[in-house]
Amino acid sequence: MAERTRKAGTTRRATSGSQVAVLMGSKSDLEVMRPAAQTLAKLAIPYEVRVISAHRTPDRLREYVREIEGRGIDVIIAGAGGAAHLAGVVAAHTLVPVLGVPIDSSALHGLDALLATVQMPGGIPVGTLAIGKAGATNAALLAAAFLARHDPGLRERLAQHRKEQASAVPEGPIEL
Ligand code: RP5
Repeated sequence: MAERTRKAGTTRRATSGSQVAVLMGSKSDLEVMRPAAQTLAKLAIPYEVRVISAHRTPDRLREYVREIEGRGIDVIIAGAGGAAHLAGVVAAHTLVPVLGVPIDSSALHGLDALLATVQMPGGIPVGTLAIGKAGATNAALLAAAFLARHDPGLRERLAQHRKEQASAVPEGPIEL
C-alpha cells in the first residue's frame, strides 16, 4: 500500500490524497454511480470522481490511469454502460485493482454492460459487481473491505455500517 499522509476520518474530493478513484464513462452515469461516492464518503474514505470515456477520451484515460498508482490510489471503481469497455481498458493500463459497475443506460438495460465488463479474457482482471446502483454501492463496500485489511479504523467503520444495516431490518412480525 502506498505511503501517504492522510488524517484518519477525513474525506476529500480533491485530486490529491484520494484513496479510491470513481470513474464513469459519461456524465449521464452520475446518478447510478452516486451511491459509490456516498458510501465512500460515509466510510470516510478519500475519493475522487472523474468522467473518462474509453472511446470518447482515450488519451485522457491513458494519461490519468498511468499516473494513478504513483498518486497512491489503491482501488479504481469504473462504471460504464452499453458496450462497456471502460473498466477493462483502465485495468489494462494499471496494476491497481479495478472494480467494474455495469450501468443500465442502454436499450438492453445493462445486460450488455454486464457481459462486457464481466467477460474479460484471462490475463487482465476486472472484479465485476451487480448492474446499476446496487453494484455501485457494493463496489464501494468491496473497496472498503480491501482497504480495511490494513486500516483498523476503517474496519471499525465498516463493521458499524453492517450493524446499522442489520438494525434497519424489522425483527418482529410486520403488519401488511
Ligand atoms: C457509455 O455509454 C457510458 O458509460 C454511458 O453509460 C453510455 C451512454 O453515454 P451518453 O451517450 O449518455 O454520454 O460510454
